[in-house]
Amino acid sequence: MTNCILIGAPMDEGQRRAGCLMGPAAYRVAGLAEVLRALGHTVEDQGDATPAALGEETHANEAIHHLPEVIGWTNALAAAARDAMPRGMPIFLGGDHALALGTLSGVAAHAKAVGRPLFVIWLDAHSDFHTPATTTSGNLHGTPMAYAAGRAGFAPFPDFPAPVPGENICMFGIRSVDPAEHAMLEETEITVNDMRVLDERGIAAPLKEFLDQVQAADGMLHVSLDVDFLDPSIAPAVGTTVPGGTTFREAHLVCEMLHESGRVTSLDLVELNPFLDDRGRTAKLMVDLVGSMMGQKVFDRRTRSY
Ligand code: B3U
Ligand code: MN
Ligand code: MN
Repeated sequence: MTNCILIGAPMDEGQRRAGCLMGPAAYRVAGLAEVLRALGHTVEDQGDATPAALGEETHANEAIHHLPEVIGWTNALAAAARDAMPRGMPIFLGGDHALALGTLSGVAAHAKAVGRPLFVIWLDAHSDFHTPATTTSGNLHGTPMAYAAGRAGFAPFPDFPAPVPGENICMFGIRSVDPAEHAMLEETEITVNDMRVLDERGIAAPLKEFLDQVQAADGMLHVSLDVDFLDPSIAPAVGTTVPGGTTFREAHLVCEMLHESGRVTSLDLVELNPFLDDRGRTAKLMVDLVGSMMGQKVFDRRTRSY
């Protein structure tokens, strides 16, 4: 059983639509702690993190907004992640995806300290592979995967503590990539399972390949789950809806396979905007998916034959 450490990250400065900062409250109302406890886990709810003191950082790219705020969150969440990792599995309740600038920093620093390889699974419509220099929207939620991969161009952010090698990064659900991200991704070893791959191969085969790789390396696995990984018809509460996302059944299968791998060591839940939700259905679906990732199932496939 796992000690689940809930850490709220009520930030929405990484994009332009207000509302993501209500995400942590929505996960609590939707019963996240109760679902985890019913599965036999212990739950420590640390409440919400607060950003570190604001600096006066600026960037030559004038599109960027809320840079000091996002750096403040990065520092605070990196510290929270480092503190939580030795005690259990942190589950970060977002907040927009810029929170992963901090969570990945702390998780990577921990993995380095304990001498284990870190793997990242990015469940998202977007690759989030911009740098502050390349983003045209200026929304820093489009940058965390590039930061963790060690891409240059992140000053004045702190240097990423232990960049994750491209071979250790796998993306699923991708269907919106800007030209600058595309060009940079081509130069990496990152596995990008876009919707074309999932349509042709299904989601289980490429996921199994990646999980086998994590297993073989005795790796730690950080899961970053963006609400827009899901099709907007089942998960409307997100600012950046992109049609053609994963289905209810694909998403649960991913989570069940992640559970069975026994490899997940940290989790981000990002981009939920409760202001856009339909009677809490997206928050509830995200909580159910965490349930699947933490052991909820109909039958145990390891002990039952079909
Ligand atoms: N790549 C675009 C769009 C985007 C990224 N992440 C989200 N939207 N949610 C950008 O603004 O960087
Ligand atoms: Mn994202
Ligand atoms: Mn996204």
